[in-house]
Amino acid sequence: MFKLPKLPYSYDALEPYIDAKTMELHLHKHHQAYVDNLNKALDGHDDLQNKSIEELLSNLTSLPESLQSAVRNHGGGHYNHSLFWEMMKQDGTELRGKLLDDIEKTFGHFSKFKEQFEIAAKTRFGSGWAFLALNQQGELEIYSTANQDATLLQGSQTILGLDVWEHAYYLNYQNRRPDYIQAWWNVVNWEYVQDRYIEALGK
Ligand code: MN3
Repeated sequence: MFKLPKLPYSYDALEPYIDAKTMELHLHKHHQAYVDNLNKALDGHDDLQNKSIEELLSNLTSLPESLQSAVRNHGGGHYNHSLFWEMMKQDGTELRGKLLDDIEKTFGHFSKFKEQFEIAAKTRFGSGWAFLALNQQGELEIYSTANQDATLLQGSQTILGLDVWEHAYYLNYQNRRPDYIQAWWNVVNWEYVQDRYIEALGK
């Protein structure tokens, strides 16, 4: 059975950039629903319940067809949100080290990377995510996905992810998604993101 993770900080830790009410609803209503629906879908499939969410998403097409959309949507939702909470921290942390070097190598400059990531986040029509991902060729890539589609579906690994569903920002920012994206940079936990990158490189 999959379980809702605990936030590594209090609901109000990310204020004023992300408000406490949004964090509470986002975790306990939205993320909880993905966990519940994933568990419901896997009910009776003991073999699959014992697999990690990474394994399920990485091998989606090998699952029974009747389960694939539930795992893709609810499993993706559980996976994406579990990482998202960890990728943020009160006041954020600074990016340095190999990830900064490789971002600069790939995108020219950190500001260029930010610009491209923001475009991906702003232009995702409807609901979805913007990602910095490590692809199978070992290259950093920026793209967005629809709904809860995880990077694992295309064999990539999430390094950084931003939820651009309206539920992630509507209470505070209403329709102003660009303002939410701008504000979010202030709470990115780059130390965690850099650790993920090093781990992903080793896989
Ligand atoms: Mn969300």
